[in-house]
Amino acid sequence: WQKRDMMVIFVLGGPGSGKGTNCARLVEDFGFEHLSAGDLLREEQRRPGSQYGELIKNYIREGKIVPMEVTIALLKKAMRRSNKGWFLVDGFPRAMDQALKFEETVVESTATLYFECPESTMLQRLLKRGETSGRVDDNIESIRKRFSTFTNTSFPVIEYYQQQDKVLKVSCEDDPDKVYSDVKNLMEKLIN
Ligand code: UP5
Ligand code: MG
Repeated sequence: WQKRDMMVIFVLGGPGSGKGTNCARLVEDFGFEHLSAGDLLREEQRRPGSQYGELIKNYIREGKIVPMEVTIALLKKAMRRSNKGWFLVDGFPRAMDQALKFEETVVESTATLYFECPESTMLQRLLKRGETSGRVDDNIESIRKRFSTFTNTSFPVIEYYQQQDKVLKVSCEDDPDKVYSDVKNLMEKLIN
């Protein structure tokens, strides 16, 4: 299955590094379709009658990666439904096998936007967000597990694309406007 005139940009980085925040602004400026794999999974988890509800909730709370068949099916469905051709795929792929499978069965990625961020910064942000987010994984136990999954399993995906010269790296540490201005500059260069 292929959609013509399609561009997929993977948006990666540790938990709380700013993927969602910056994707929202890229949507406004460039007209991308924003597909957050985590949001799609949480939506599926809440959907009455979903056969994956319990499984997704448990995986997310444990900071583990949901079996890729589930996530790729949700991404494909969302892409098919969209009337746009430019996609920000946020928080996916989180493991090498997912990257290879997606590129083999959906489309090759154009680039990966990577938010580089120290754990101390991410921890602070996630604990703060946890005061109001209602996310089952914004607590210290889950956050530690998410960090470890990111380092051990997800970071190799970024290294893989780095070897292919496909990574646009941004530091997450400045204030939101400065981070986004770096993101926007990189995106403008990529597109033009
Ligand atoms: N914030 C953002 N930028 C800031 C800045 N420059 N300065 C100060 N504060 C800043 O930001 C996080 C918080 O920081 C917010 O409060 C924001 O205001 C503030 P956000 O933009 O939400 O960061 P993001 O990187 O999107 O963080 P998120 O928590 O969403 O990242 P995760 O990667 O952990 O979450 P995701 O939803 O992608 O995945 C959750 C779980 O789903 C995974 O752990 C896994 O169990 C499962 N999953 C899969 O199994 N497979 C998938 O493919 C995807 C997810
Ligand atoms: Mg997010």
